[in-house]
Amino acid sequence: MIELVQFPWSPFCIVQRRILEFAGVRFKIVNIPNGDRSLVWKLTKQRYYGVPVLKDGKSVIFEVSDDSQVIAKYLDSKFSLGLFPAEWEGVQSILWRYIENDIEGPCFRLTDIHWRELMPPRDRLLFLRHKERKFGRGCLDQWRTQEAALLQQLEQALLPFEEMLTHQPFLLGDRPRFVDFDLYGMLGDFLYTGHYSLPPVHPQIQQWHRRVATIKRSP
Ligand SMILES: N[C@@H](CCC(=O)N[C@@H](CS)C(=O)NCC(=O)O)C(=O)O
Repeated sequence: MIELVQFPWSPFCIVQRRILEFAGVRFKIVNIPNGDRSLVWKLTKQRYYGVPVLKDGKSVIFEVSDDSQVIAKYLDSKFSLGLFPAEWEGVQSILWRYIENDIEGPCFRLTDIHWRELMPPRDRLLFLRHKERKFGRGCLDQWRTQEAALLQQLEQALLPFEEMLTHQPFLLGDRPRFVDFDLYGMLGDFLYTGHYSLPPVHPQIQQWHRRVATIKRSP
């Protein structure tokens, strides 16, 4: 059975989880602590420490760069999901870079603000150190003071998607493509703590979100 190694609020893990649910296949979730990547390290033969990682029998699948979509493309081809059609090739690459930068940026910060709720005390030291080494000392406190501005930044960054969804049910037409799951994953991280909801100024995105949350591929 396919195993998804993850932690539950990771935006990139939510993308793959929803794709697996959409595919309608049986899979097992293996949650690891944010601060302990030893399982990932072992599975990938010491080549990767990030999540998600997918284990499918003897194959272990993981990303090879910030902009690769190795896992999604593997699932797409294994289950014929139609997420990467040739006619949308370049357009999807441009969109997922925007989604994984401009949308993910405010989303993960707004979730990280609530870091003490997200993990048990034993994981907090490593998390704080990891964040401060990457984003500077006091970054989590600083993001908390910037909460309103981050929410506004997210609202503005979502506007192009609201426009795209005005005349069609999914971002690129009448069926979901990879970028729908990608955006869903980033927003899944933002919604995870329960402190926020989708901006009411974007009603099309709210309806789209309900669609992507439940859709199963047609048999
Ligand atoms: N582009 C990668 C990004 C994955 C990523 O950034 N994962 C984060 C968790 S959300 C991670 O594990 N980063 C490495 C770390 O925390 O040390 C993907 O799509 O999987």
